[in-house]
Amino acid sequence: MVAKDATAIHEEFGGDRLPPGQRRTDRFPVLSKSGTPRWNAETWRFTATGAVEDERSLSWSEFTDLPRETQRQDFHCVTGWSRFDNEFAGVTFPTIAEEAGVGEDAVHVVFRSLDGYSTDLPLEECMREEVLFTWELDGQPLPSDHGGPLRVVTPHKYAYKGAKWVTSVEFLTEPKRGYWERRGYSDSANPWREERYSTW
Ligand SMILES: Nc1nc2c(c(=O)[nH]1)N[C@H]1C(S)=C(S)[C@@H](COP(=O)(O)O)O[C@H]1N2
Ligand SMILES: [Mo]
Repeated sequence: MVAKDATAIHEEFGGDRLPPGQRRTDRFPVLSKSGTPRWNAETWRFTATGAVEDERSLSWSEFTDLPRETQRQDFHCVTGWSRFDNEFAGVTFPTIAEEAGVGEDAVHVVFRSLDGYSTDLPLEECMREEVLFTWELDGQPLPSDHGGPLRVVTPHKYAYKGAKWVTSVEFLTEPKRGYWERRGYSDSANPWREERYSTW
């Protein structure tokens, strides 16, 4: 599959490809709050719930049968490293939103994961092609340490906005905070504005 190039996303934010205070690395460090959870392909479900027209629960094969694409994206970790040119394949957030039918009153989204992690974003910051539910990196199944079977990637945000081992997305009518957002990290997490920590 030909990869769409999403590495020019920094131009939208008026910044260089390498955001301020970041260092480029070719390694791919693992950052997990509590280790890599197990999963079972037979019982795994992905749910889209909350302020939607049609709550959805999809099996692994149903999820991976959705229309997919491949994108080349950069990845920026809030701890200071960036990894360029990752080829992620998966389903875009707008595709999932269309599957479930987003309610008119939905304004916010929270993602939840098998390890108890969660992260949140305003709906409009998720309704972008680059927000991808991905299960393939560089043509290989996504390694389990990096969130396999399924994770979210958010190249317009620091990487803590991308939930590894994601199993649900809830559409909300008011904001709710995720795991790191409740612990002092920025809600908005824009790497070109160096929004690393919460200002409250
Ligand atoms: N489920 C889950 N997702 C998560 C995390 C986590 O602990 N659990 N850590 C976040 C953080 S802080 C970062 S920087 C990235 C790290 O992704 P990586 O381990 O693939 O580098 O995943 C994010 N997503
Ligand atoms: Mo992180």
